[in-house]
Amino acid sequence: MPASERYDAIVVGAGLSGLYQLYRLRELGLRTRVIEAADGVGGTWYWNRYPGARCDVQSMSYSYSFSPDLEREWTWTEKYPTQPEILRYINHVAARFDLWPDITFGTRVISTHYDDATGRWTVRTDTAGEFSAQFLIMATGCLSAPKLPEIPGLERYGGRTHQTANWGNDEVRFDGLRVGVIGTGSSGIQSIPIIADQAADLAVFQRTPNFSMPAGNRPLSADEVADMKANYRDWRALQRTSRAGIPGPESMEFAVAAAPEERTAKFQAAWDRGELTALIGTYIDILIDPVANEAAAEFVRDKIRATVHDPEVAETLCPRTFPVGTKRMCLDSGYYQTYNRPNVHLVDLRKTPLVEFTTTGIRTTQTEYELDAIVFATGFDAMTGALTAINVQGRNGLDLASQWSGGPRNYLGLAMAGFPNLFTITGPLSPSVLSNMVVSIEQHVDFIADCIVYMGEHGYDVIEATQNAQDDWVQHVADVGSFTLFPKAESWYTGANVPGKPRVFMPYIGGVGEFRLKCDAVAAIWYEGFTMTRADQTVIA
Ligand code: NA7
Repeated sequence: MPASERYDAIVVGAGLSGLYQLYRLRELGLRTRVIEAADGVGGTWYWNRYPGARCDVQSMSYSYSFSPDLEREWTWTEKYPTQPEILRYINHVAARFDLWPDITFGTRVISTHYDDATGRWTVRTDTAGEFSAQFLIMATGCLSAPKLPEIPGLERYGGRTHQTANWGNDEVRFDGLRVGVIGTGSSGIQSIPIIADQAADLAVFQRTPNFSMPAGNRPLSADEVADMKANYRDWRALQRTSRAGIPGPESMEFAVAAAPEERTAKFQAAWDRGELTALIGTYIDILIDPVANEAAAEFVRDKIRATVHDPEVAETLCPRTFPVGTKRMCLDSGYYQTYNRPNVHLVDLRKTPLVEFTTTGIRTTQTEYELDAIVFATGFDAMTGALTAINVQGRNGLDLASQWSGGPRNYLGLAMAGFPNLFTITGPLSPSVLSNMVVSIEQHVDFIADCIVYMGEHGYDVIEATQNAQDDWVQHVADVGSFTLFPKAESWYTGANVPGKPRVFMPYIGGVGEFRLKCDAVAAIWYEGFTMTRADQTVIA
């Protein structure tokens, strides 16, 4: 293999995690290459360009903390940043830190295998040949393997199709068209009001209604921006120790012990804040006690009934099949109001399931819908999909997809027994999607970079999670999860949205702050739970 293709580290993915990992490793002097399937940086924010795409963590929190200079020079314009603004930010970061030369774009990693003899990973790509590296770091994202609805006949449908998670770069308009949107998760809830504004007629195909709260989005004032910039260090410290990487009041009160009027007042105050974690954070038992949860759920249903004029439509929009907060809450701008428009129709797929695509539209068990365009907002094979799509083979040909056939198994969401020198950033079984992703990304990237420094300082070449540490961590994640109502929901957190996927509650609910303490403790006691060896195979720990 030519020397130019040998690296110290290969990072797969140039989203927020891959870019920061590149920055840190390059700072350490490691020869690093990032391989990215897209033609640009951004990851999730590169692909999800659908109308209305917006982050629902506030902009000044959803940003890197590693560079105070970067914080000072970048100014966010709205409470919740749009996809184009986030993508501009990520491009700015790539330019600001001169990251472009170390990224290979338009190239997808197909397979990787670990060679026991050399202690190196070989990485095969579709268009750029092979790479070899000591460390392989998967920055492949939690929501990056999009899925389409599992109904037959899509190939015969002759109208336009669009997928929220793979929207393309060209501007898409729906003026004068009969449009169908399938899916009412965040992507559907964000895009439906905008598509409804353009379309002649919009049919929303809803399988499961979601709980959504008004985002209360607005421009940021100059004073707010100045204030945040002046206090960024303190804010970052709060983020790192908070439950979800989103600082805010953390209640120690129980909803079941509160008087109904007091509860309603608290729920209303949370509603008015327009923040993702506000409602579920009102009381400590909302995500634990079904009675407390139902009080919060009914508060949201009342809001839906008060907003949507047609009582039958309102009831169809009211979620009843899972506890509030156990599927990802949504933040919206005029979502429920959209159903008061004469050109918008809600199709309840629980009553009349989808049957097939026809040449001109969609057929349910009851009706055939003629559609000029269909939008798929049907979600992702979340958390594990992007990793298992790559043929990853560890020690002695150990196959990652088979290892995870009963659900993901790893240590701290970071590393796997049998897969030496392979790290995953915000992998399953870490706080990841239950947190502000940027906070969790920075914590994982820093852990990996510090670990590599430690190895270098002590002359170790190979690191691997032990089987025991992995088994204990998998059990701990399950134990903590089972204490909550999360496993009760048919959600992408549990793999229930992908037919045949094992039902495992995949994110770690222990909290960002607690998780950081655990990782810091592991590092402080010589990377407890990992084995490190020298190239001559001497076992050190
Ligand atoms: P989600 O939240 O997984 O939403 C996907 C939606 O698509 C959801 O309403 C699904 O219904 C629906 N869906 C999926 N497959 C089908 C089929 N076959 N038929 C009908 N409806 C279907 O993905 P999003 O992209 O909206 O959001 C993902 C995350 O991005 C979000 O949580 C934020 O973290 C940002 P279901 O609920 O499965 O019945």
